Amino acid sequence: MEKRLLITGFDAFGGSEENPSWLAVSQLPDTVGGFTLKKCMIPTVFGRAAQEVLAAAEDFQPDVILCVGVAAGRDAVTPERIAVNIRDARIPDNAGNQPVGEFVVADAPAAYFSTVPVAAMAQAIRDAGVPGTVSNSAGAFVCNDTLYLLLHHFAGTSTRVGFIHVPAAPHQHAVSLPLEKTIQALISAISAC
Ligand code: PCA
Repeated sequence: MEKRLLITGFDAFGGSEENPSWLAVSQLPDTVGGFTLKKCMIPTVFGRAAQEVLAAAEDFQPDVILCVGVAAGRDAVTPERIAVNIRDARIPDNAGNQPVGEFVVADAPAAYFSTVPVAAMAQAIRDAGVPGTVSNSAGAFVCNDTLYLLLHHFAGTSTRVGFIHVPAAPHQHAVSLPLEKTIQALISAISAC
């Protein structure tokens, strides 16, 4: 049976003009590793990003949801193992929100584990010749928020949810990865899902 994978990238934030997560996601083929892909750009805004993913998922009914964001300063493509129930922003999001030390969801678990095979994904990325490691922290900004809200929503269901942080693009940061390598890493990671 056809498998469906919803993959998202974020819009630019924090003064950058573009976000390599969406640049890479938007250039993926329409089918990868047996999955039909639906690609969406989502806003770097607490709460709203996850809402837009949920709206797209309602429509597309994916088997797997994979969100992709940039983590400037990282030198590898990093599937995230865990999302924590904390919003702690160093900079405002794209709607001007800057929560500090707040819960994502009150009276909910402290953390959720991602429900995609993060170790196999990191291995697949390395097998493609791109630096790849599992990350144990997605931070406490909008990326973590989105992963937490999606894992909370789909807890106990068959819909699997994951997140991949990618390095900055070469013109953005001293530590970076060419976009073609990021795209190759995403293709490899999707194929391991
Ligand atoms: N990275 C940010 C939010 C959007 C993005 O691409 C983060 O790591 O939280």
